[in-house]
Amino acid sequence: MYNIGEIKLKKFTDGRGDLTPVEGKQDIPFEIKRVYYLYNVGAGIERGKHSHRKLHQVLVCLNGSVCIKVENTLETKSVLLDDPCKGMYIGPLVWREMYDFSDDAVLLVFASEYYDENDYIRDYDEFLVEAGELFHE
Ligand code: T46
Repeated sequence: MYNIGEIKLKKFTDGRGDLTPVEGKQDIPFEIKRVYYLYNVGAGIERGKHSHRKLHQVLVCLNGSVCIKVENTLETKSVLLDDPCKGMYIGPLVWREMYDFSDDAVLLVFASEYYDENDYIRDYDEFLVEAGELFHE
């Protein structure tokens, strides 16, 4: 699916537990400029509901589970993140919604750029216009 993909992260397991490394441009396809995480999300809460113009991100659910719905105007799909070795790549001009957070969910996000509110498209109709220009020109 255009600008959306799964990234399998490595896992080193020994008698002390598991370790997963994430290196920019090695394990994920961009340099990491920013990391943030979502946690203590209440039952029934939905987050996201926006797209980005230029930002590349990889989402990893470190604990618990969360569903991610993505749409690029051509296709829509939902992905369950419930494994700290499973990364979800989301590129530019993809509408995303996060929902069904488990009580213990911790969603970690690696981002290619510093925070910039101007990069957000928070209006769905505006997203359809900007993404439509990309996919249907
Ligand atoms: C995304 C999904 C997966 C900052 O000040 N710096 C930051 O780096 C971020 C990400 C957010 N904020 C502030 C902006 C808002 O006042 O934190 C507040 C909540 O942000 P927002 O409503 O955008 O959160 P979500 O969970 O809807 O979306 C976030 C990311 O913003 C977004 O890029 O793709 O997680």
